Amino acid sequence: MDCLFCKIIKGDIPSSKVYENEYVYAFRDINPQAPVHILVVPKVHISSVDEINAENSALVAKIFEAIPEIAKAEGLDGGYRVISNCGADACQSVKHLHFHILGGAQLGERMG
Ligand code: DGP
Repeated sequence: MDCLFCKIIKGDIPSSKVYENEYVYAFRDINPQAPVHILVVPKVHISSVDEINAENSALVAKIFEAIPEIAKAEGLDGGYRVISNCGADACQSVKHLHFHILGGAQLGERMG
């Protein structure tokens, strides 16, 4: 499968890793939209939020267990935003489930 984030997880494409465990990989976004902008992905390929189901949702739980650890390590004591773009209307550009962590500054109120 020709998936950019699968290649990043395998190490075939370099990335700035901030966190990794058996299930989860996290790295800095190449085009940061906040002082801290990290992508958190499952190591198993899931295309988007739309593909989450009873068989794979435990991996999503692993991601959400990792997110507060990452936020703490990044010093995001003032808070942060977690976003997942799903599908064309949301401008999802990489078809591997990922959660953006954005923080390190006061973020805008608008999300859409
Ligand atoms: P989305 O638009 O929600 O599908 O977000 C995809 C993000 O992936 C976007 O913010 C930019 C980031 N991105 C794309 N290609 C690369 C890459 O090669 N390396 C890294 N670190 N981030 C990438």
